[in-house]
Amino acid sequence: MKNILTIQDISCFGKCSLTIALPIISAMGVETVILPTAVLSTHTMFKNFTVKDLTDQLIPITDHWKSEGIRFDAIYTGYLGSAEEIEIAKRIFDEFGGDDTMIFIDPVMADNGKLYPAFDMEYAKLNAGLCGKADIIVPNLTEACFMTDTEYREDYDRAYIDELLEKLAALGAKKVILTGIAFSEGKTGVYGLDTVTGEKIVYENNRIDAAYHGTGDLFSSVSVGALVQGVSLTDAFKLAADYTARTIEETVKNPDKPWYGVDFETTIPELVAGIGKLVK
Ligand code: PXL
Repeated sequence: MKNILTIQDISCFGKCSLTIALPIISAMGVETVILPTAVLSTHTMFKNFTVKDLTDQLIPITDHWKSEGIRFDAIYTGYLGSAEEIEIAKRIFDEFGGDDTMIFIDPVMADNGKLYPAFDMEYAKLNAGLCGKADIIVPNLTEACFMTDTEYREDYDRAYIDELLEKLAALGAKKVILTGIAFSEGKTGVYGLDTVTGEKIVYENNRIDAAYHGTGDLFSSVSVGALVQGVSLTDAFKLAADYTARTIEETVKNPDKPWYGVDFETTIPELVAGIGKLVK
């Protein structure tokens, strides 16, 4: 069985980061190893959340894994809380990375043209450095702009996005995939480049007009869960984009419409069927 180490916070209530990665990756038939960077009472879209930082635990935990000879087929990082945690993630990549370990980075820090409250430009620069060590990065448009000193534009065209992909590639990542990108009205999708083969990865599906917290984490977890099992880039991102859209669709139908997260629990059987068709 393949295994993935995922490094991100655990928000006890609110459905994001590890409370998505753990059930989703496991449901896809991949062992999920977690390295929690912090424990929060809820995610940061709630008011008055508590945080217990776990930075000082990361090296002791990974040193123990090293002494046990533990290895990973992939390492997936999401929301990291501080500059120091980015430095530690780099060290973990150096210690556990290699040809047989895919490094997948979702540089969670911003959306809709703005950095999340906890982050600043210095953090964005450090995240750009981290992305340079990745096999695959999946920033959204805002994160890509902050990491490449590019002006954020909502009225983008293909030339602007192609240039952004080149700038992301220059950071050093091998496959750069922009999320939330589409060139036609009512659509959303992925637009990416495999810098080794020159292949373009393009997929658009229907955009549902609802924004929920944690959908980026859902998309990344499905993508890495598929890729680690040998699914092609195009099929993996198509599965992730379609599954995320289906889950948003189900959440919108829920009369309680939980604003803090999506009802992925309802759609897990569809994900299991979807990955089953791609991995024999
Ligand atoms: O979904 C990304 C994420 C993860 N973890 C925490 C967050 C966020 C986004 O805001 O606040 C704690």
